Amino acid sequence: MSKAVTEQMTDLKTLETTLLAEIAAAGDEASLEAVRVAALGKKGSVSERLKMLGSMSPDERQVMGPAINGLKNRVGEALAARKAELRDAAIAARLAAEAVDVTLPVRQSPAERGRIHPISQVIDEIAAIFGDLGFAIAEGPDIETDHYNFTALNFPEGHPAREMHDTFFFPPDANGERKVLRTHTSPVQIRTMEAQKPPIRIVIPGKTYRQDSDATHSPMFHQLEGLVIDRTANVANMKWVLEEFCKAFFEVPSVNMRFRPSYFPFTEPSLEVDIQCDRSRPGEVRFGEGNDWMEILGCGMVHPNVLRYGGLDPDEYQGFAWGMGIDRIATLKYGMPDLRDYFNADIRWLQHYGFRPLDMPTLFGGLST
Ligand code: 2U9
Repeated sequence: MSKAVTEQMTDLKTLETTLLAEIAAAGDEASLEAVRVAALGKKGSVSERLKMLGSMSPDERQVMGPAINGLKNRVGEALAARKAELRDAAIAARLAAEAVDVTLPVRQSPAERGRIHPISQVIDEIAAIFGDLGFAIAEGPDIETDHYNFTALNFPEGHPAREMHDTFFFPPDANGERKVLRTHTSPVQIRTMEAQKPPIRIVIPGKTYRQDSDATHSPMFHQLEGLVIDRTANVANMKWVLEEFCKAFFEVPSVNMRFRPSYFPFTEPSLEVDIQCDRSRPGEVRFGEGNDWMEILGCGMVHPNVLRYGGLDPDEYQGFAWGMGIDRIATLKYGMPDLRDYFNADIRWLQHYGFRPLDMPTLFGGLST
């Protein structure tokens, strides 16, 4: 073998060692492709050597031809083998990264994880109870006129009760009218009387506002009021409705109620209602038993002036109405100690005191089970 051929054979050996090392070191398909182009591409190191065959003597070509082509084939095989290796590794890595453990428990859906606020729950319970007694739910605006919030409810101009309500007043508008945040849901009853002919049987759950804030008072609170108007509605009917409500709401077979005379501008006579209870166990109130009384609501026969303001003739129609604090009866039933926590939007409080969204309260399925 001539000296030139020996040198070229050595060069080929070195090139092969270098190329095989580069192929083995290529960590991904892109760097492997770069090695391929640098070796077998148009101007690649192996291709350049193949081109040199044309300028060699026949003897030289006879030795170098098979040697260079052999190199080309081995490099091509090494490239293909490394490519298959890299592809398998990439698939294995992706499978590992996207692995799903089908034995893990299913994550709860928002409908299962979410909680209903106790006030919403109590409003739903109230709707179920009064719906069953034939009442409709009525609603009205939170921002009211002085007329609907006070005048039509028999609070005369300058009457001290207007101040007693610790009303939030808006600044007077262009017409000098001073709107208020409603201090009770009673304006809705007037609006209903104006819009609807008797018989009227409605309950009004809703937000109400007074300037008051401590452990048992929040400046925004919830009231439930009710109104029945027809030609014969009377105190006996009223007592029966309220007793049915208390039994159903507190989920007890019987309740004892005590009616005391009181005063509200919109009812005459007006009564306050206590419910018999047992408070002997600390942190617990039981209804339908015990030696204690707890005030729970106010009620009365609708004042003739109020009927007139609602567009009804008091010689033809009469009615009864009542009102109670929803937040307070929710506390009595479910035992949340501080009223202010109701409206702090604390997720831990809601998770503790909240209700499951799919457990809708019904009389047949149970109110709070
Ligand atoms: C009309 C006529 C009469 C609603 C009534 C009460 C008695 C009452 C308080 C209880 C606790 C409000 O949340 S509270 O502070 N309410 O005692 N409410 S009678 O009487 C009406 C309402 C509307 C047209």
